[in-house]
Amino acid sequence: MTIWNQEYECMPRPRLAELQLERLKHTVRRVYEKVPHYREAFDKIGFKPQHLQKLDDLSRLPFITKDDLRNFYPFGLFAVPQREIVRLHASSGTTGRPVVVGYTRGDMETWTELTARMVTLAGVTGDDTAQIAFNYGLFTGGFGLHYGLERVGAAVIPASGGNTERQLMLIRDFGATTLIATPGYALYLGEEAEKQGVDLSRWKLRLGLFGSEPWSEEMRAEIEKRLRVTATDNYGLSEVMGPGVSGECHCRAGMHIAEDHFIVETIDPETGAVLPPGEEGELVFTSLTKEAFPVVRFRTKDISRLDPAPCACGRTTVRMRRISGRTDDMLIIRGVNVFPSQIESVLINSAGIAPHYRIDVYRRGALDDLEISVELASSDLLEPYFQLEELSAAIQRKIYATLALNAKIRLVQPGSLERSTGKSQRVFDHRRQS
Ligand code: DLL
Repeated sequence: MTIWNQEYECMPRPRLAELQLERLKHTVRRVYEKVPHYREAFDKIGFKPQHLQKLDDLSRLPFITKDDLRNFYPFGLFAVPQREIVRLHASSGTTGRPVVVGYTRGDMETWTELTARMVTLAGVTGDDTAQIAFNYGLFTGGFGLHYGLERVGAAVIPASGGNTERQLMLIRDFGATTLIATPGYALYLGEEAEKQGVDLSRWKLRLGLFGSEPWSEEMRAEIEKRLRVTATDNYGLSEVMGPGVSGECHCRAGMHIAEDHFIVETIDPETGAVLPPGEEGELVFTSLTKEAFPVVRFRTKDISRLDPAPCACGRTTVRMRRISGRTDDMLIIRGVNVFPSQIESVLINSAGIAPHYRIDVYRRGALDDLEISVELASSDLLEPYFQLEELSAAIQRKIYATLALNAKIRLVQPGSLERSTGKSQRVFDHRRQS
């Protein structure tokens, strides 16, 4: 398997640590000089850039949160003058102001290098034809992957999101070998292909690069079966760069983080204390080479674990495990901590139902009610009634065994839950509105 940048991706760890320290010193000095917010925050704790002498000193610095970033809408945290910006994107916030991120020409070069690494990790080569079904727009998915794929020499089909029928036509007629999408949309494409009686053995599709939203191992198996691809996970976020921050190699044992460009820490989300590698916590990123929009200790709210063990692929970079949830995704239902991913795992493992669901939480009187709507795999299952009862009771038992919670299960008609061509919203917590 090819490694895009052997020198950096396989760098001996001691040398990588030296490089990180050198780049971190430079970043800390730059943000202190160029971005008033960081200067004020560092001054408040009496920290001067020259105090940063070793990598561990990073943990003395304050965090920056998504709310902080929003407060500087649109350009308040940029570290370069406007004339040096060549691209703007914005994070996908459903509420409030988005976070606007800028890129210099140098940043674009770094981003392209890192998405080229990421697609190579997943097995894409110059011989592939890659269909990008991410939106092209302020969202970083479409454009981010586009340049990296071109850099490795793949033929890019910039299909953008939506228009499912046309997506299927392009995969077939243009002979796409690689599909780039959210896992939710990939699954939907698989379903539609089946509905239309597409003969998948005549497709050339072999790889699927999926990211931008949480998904489970079970979902991976389901997508692989339906689309007949090898599916890999990749992770990124606009505030840190976009896609290309990390991605799985063919070993599929965690996503390699581009550590020559980012330092990642895991923290206890309650106390902010840095956790030892291997412990699950919130990911915190510090950029090491970004020019327009550097971030120092950005709290992602994403929960994962770091695995520093060497990988069989030969890369030396630390791997992050699949995101198990977000700190703001965690539901507390009758005192029990519930991550939607736990519910997804139960549902996908249950026979007779399709991997489409929504979770609603209500407060009725003093009690929380968990309601899970899930689609039946086929409308034949709507009859007879006692079978339906049995199916929902079986799911209810499994949910209880996993979460120790009684959930109300609603089995709904195939195709009746809303599909998303981008990020899916599956959790609706109605308690927050009251
Ligand atoms: O989603 C960047 C991206 C585009 C990544 C395409 C991968 C592929 P944002 O819109 O800013 O950026 O959303 C970032 O999405 O904090 C995570 O909560 C979530 N996320 C991204 N990748 C994954 C993943 C892009 N592989 C937010 N697994 C992040 C789980 C993911 N969650």
